[in-house]
Amino acid sequence: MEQELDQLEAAALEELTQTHDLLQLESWRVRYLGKKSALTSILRGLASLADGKRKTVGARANAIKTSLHAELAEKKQSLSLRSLDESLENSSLDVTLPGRPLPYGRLHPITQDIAEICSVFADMGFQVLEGPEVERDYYNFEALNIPQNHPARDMFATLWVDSRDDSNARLLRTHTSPMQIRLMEQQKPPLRFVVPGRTYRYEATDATHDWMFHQVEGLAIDTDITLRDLKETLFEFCKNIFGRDTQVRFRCDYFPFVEPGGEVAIECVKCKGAGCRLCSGTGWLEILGTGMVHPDVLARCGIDPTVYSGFAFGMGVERISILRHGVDDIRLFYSNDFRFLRQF
Ligand code: FA5
Repeated sequence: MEQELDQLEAAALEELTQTHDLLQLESWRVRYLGKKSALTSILRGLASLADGKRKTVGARANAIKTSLHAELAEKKQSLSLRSLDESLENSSLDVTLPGRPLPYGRLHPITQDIAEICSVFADMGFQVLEGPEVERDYYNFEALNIPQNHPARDMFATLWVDSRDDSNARLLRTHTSPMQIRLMEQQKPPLRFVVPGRTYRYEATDATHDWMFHQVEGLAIDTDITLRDLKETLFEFCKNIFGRDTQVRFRCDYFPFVEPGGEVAIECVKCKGAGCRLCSGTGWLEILGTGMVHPDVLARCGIDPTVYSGFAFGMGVERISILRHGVDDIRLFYSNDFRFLRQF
């Protein structure tokens, strides 16, 4: 039987040198190490052998089994490597080349700034909400104390959807202030909202004016709200967005829907107040209009002006972005120039 084992091992090793691919190797394994192989039946039959024989045959058979398994593993590795080399040589696809990088997107700088502006107000307890870009004359003008033929309509050069003579006419909203009315109509005070969104004006463009731009409207209505709350809220906002050392200017201004009205300007980032093209030589850039909500507007929305008061503001997002990032022309934001946009 030991002779039979020697022959078996020699045959197996000889045949192994003749296997040239993984398929042949698998049939070699089945033949010499599989359940029905001669070696397995010898190992299974050990129990029927005489004591002395069982020991020597068993040791020899197990040694052959171990060595054939080692040979099998070694051969398998070398055949696998060879088959990889062959497939690399034969195919035109070089799997070792690095993949093509996928261009990854980013948020538009104005979208990023709107998110930041809203988060500053959210931290002060304001809720964020959006409204329609196509508005009715009533919400954009009438309800804000700007009736037909009121000279204040000239402040907002309008892109009309319907004929402007119709009091129910639709238009592209010229500011986000119509959302003040919609909010006060729908909800009872206390109210604290900011409303970001696109606005449109039929205007010639220059470095600080575009025909489409974004505003963030703010509205706070409660008992005992004063001009001081308005100023503190807006100054705190400016310090958060532009830094604690920024010079902020508050001046009186006129808007029919507030009384008193004001505007907030920031020292020009480009010339530091000396005067340049960006700030039209004034040293300041106006970023928002504001004021205490007019009692007539409150009353029109069903809010008693003897009980409640509040403030509102509307800021130009692009103006804020210009100042924050040192951009010297508003039109760059919408020129689709990747060299510009990739910097944010
Ligand atoms: C308004 O639009 C008022 N609705 C603001 C307001 C709200 C006042 C609530 C009182 C109470 P104004 O037209 O000034 O106001 O515009 C507000 C801001 O929008 C400006 O300060 C400026 O930052 C920005 N803005 C105005 N016109 C343009 C434009 N053509 N391009 C870019 N930004 C503009």
